[in-house]
Formats: sequence, structure tokens, C-alpha cells
Amino acid sequence: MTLTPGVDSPTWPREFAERYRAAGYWRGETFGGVLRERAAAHPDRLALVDPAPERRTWTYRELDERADRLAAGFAARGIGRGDRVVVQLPNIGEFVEVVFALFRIGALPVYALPAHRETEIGYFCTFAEAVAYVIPGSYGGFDYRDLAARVRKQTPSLRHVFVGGDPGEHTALSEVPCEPSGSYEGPEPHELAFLQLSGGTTGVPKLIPRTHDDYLYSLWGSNEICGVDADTRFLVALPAAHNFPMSSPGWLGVLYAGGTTVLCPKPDPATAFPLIESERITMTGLVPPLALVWTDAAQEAEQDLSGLELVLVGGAKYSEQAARRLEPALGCRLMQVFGMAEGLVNYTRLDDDLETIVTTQGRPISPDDEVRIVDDAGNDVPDGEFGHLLTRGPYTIRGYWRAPEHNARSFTEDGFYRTGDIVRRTPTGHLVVEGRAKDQINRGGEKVAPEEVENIILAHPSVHDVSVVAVPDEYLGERSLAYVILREGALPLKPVSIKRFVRERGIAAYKVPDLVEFVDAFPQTGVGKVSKKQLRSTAEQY
Ligand code: AMP
Ligand code: DBH
Repeated sequence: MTLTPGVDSPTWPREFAERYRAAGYWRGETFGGVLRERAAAHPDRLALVDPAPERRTWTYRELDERADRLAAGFAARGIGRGDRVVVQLPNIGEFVEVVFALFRIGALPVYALPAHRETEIGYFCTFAEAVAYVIPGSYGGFDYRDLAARVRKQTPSLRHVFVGGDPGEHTALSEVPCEPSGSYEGPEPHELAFLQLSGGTTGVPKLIPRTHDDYLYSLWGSNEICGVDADTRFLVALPAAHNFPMSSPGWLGVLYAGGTTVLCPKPDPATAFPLIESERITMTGLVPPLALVWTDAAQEAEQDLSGLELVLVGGAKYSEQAARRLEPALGCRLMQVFGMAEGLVNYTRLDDDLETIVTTQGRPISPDDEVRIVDDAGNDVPDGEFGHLLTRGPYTIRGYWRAPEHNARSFTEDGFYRTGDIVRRTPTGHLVVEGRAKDQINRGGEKVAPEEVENIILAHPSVHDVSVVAVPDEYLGERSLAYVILREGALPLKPVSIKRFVRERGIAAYKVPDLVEFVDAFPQTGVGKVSKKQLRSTAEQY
């Protein structure tokens, strides 16, 4: 289970690491150490609020102590430095306790989304050789304990399942904490802190290795840009495991600054607006479809939303028209954010003019974020023209976890990450996202890798071939459409039976195709490959 630096996860060449340290970006801190320092500096300040079903709160001292006791309990069960632990928790206080406990002992959380099912979880546990898996009991109408039992059978490395709630056949998280004995050695700042998930373009999701040094820089860099400080009261409206609400500036950024994080169980206005009023929320982050819903709902809201100072919108393209409506409707500032779990994050700035805020997706956090915009042949395009976005910098990974072949395609030889996004740079250095070259569907911020869904549909006995593409959608931006060719002689099928087949395989619901169409053949490219481009333009008619 040992990790080999540079092999399991490619890292920065030494001269880059030295430069990032010398520039003061990498401060030599760890997550566990930061919480300890904040708890010492302001023990009684409120760190965390979990409002449902009854309001629970944690001061910095309480969070620090909880993390310590939980860390000691994990260590006593043999979980240690470098071990991977799949954490699949919704927006509940246990999420924050668990990840800080793991940070402290140097075990690596692998952040699964609550929507993930057997296909994804089984893969994460096997591929990461996870030793433990943390779940809620039953949540949102789904029983994660059954899922864990099935995954455990197929994953020899998995020794523990911890449950926040009624544990059933597994171990209750509440039984884990014990007296801290200081028997473990914490991680070094340059070591991995966790594995984040990529939206992906391939058959299986990629794991993104982030270090304490690099991720902490993205946090305090974001805090400076967004004006996060000890008075910030941040609402985590999106799933807490997602990179955007975690780090841009997110709940981790807010804890770094000594502010207060409030976990929102659901992102709809009926749940979020009362919390904005009662918890005096000042800041939150939303994906574009949610921002639209909030903008509309604010007109008739009975709650006092006047405490809200800043709303960040990102994850998918936010239309200019929608962006113009947000500030007047919610009575706060808007900031667009264009980021990726692999690293690079761009923000519009608080002092940008309105036109820049509503028409661009911002500029990078760091003066040392290198951005190249290139044509198909890899040559830089003149400023102002569209091209492929490549990037490298102090918080952008140099490669995915254990994926050398994929890394050879996704990174240039000199370490630039090929984002797959098509962008243009304005004279002020702001980026405008024009589109995407990668094979991915962005369903209102939730990313779907067509190949992953295609592989599942191909397993259907009546299916000869399948191609999954994006269809424009007014609300989500994009939805998914599966073009299916049936086997010769197969009985006709209804779209719903394909959807049911995918769902029954145990996969996140947002990956089930929104639409299914049966066709006789796919359009081909010159060399006889399926032309996704042409399929997409056919799909535009939807
Ligand atoms: P991931 O790599 O899964 O973290 O997803 C990051 C991707 O989301 C980016 O590469 C973009 O394709 C997309 N994305 C994120 N924010 C924005 C935004 N503000 N506008 C357009 N696309 C975005
Ligand atoms: O979409 C993303 O992955 C994303 C969007 C905004 C992100 O990772 C981020 C900000 O940090």
C-alpha cells in the first residue's frame, strides 16, 4: 500500500517546486496543522453549522478536538499515512470531521459524490485500493449501507465501512473516536492530501492527486480574491465533495480564513433562503441552473436576503443574459468562476466593471498560472482568438493518479495540462469560455463522460452500437442523448428500457441518458470513425 512519489502521481519538477516555495505560494502548511492553529488562535469562534434535522454547531476548538479523537480512532483501527479512504457523505457535519481526521493522520480521502452508485464506488475502492469507505446510513431516500455491503464483497482491500448514522451491519462513526495518543505521524506539506474526482472524458473517472501545499495555495489565493475573512458566513449549497464548493473559495477556504461554514442540505430556494436569513449568510457558490432558479425565486421571496454580499457562479457556462439579472435580483455582487479539479481557477474580480463580470469567466488566481491558447497543431494563437486552453502552475497537477498512458495524452511534455476547453483571452487577461474540444457533457456543472455511459449501454444484449452526445438545453445548458443501433433481428425497444438498463447497472442518476434515439447507422468521418461532431449537430434539433 506504499506510495511512490512521482510514480503513483506525477509531481512538479524540482525547479518548479523551489520556485513556488520561494514565491511564497507553498507555505509549508498542512490541513491538520491549519485547523490546530486556528483552534489555538480563536477557539470559540463558530467554524461549522449543520442546520438539519436539528441545528448542530462546532467551534474551532470543538472541530479540532473532534478531528483529533476521530484521527486517533482511525489510527487505532490501523488506518495510516497514505491509505486511501473513500468518503461519500452529503452536506452533513460528519463530512468535515472525517476529512480533517484523515488529513491529520495523512490518510487520503477519495471524494465520491452522494449520487455515485455501485459502478463508481466499486471502481474507486478497487482502483485506489481503499482500506475504508465512509457513508451516511440512509440519505435522500437511498440506503448506502446496502451499497457498501455489495462493494465490500468485491473489494479485498476494504477493511472498514463507517456509517454516520444507524450502522446496520457496519461500524458506526460515533464508535470510532478515542483519546488522542499522538501515536501517529502527520503528513508533510508536499505530500498528497486527498484524491479529487475528474469529470472525465474516458471510460472510468480519473483520480486527481492534490497536495497540502498546492491546494492550500488555491484556498488562500481564492480568499484574497473573494474577500473571505473571519466575518464570512459561507453557505455550501452544492455537494460539499465537489471541488468548486470545497475550494473556490469553498468551505475549506472559509475555514482557512477563520470564518463560518453552513452546510445546506438541499440547494433549492425553499431550503437555502431561510438559511440565508437565519444564519446571516454572506457568500455562496452556485452552478448556472441553480443561479437561474434563485434569481427567479428571489422576486417573491419572503426572507430577508440582504446579508448576501457575493454569489459565485461557475461549473458550466453562465449566459450573459442570466448573469445580468443576478445582482439586481439577489441584491449582491456576482463573481464568475471557471475552474477545474485538476487545478487552474479563474475569477472575475470584485473591482472588475459590470461588462467584464457578465461577459467573461475571469482570470487566473496566480501570477504564476501559465496559460497558453493554441491551435490544433499546438501553436499559440494571436491574442483575442479562440484556441485550446493549456495550463500549468503552482496548484495545477502534473498528472492523474496511476494513469501514465492517459497522462501522456492529457499533458504536454513540458507539463501543461490540456484542459479540453476552447477559450479566448481579452486584452485584460480575462478568459471567455467558448466551448469544449473534449468528449464530455456538462449537465449544468455535472460532468458526464460519454464513453462511460456508452460502455454500459453496449452491455445490453440487444444493442449493436451506441454514441452518447450533448444536446442543448435551455435550463441545464446541455443534456445527454444516446443514439442507439440495435442488433439485427433484435426486437424493437423503447427508450425507457435503455434508461432503466443503465440505471439498474448502478450508476449516478445524472449519467442516465436524458434522451434515447434508435437509428440505423451513425454518420462516419473520412476514416470511418463515428463522427460525434455530426451527431451533435443532428442533436441540435432537439
Ligand atoms: P472538472 O475537470 O471535472 O473539474 O471540470 C472542469 C470543467 O468544467 C472545465 O474544464 C470546464 O469545461 C467546465 N467549467 C467549469 N467552470 C466553467 C465556467 N464558468 N464556464 C464554462 N465551463 C466551465
Ligand atoms: O467545474 C469545476 O470543476 C469547477 C468550477 C468552478 C471547479 O473545480 C472550481 C470552480 O474549483
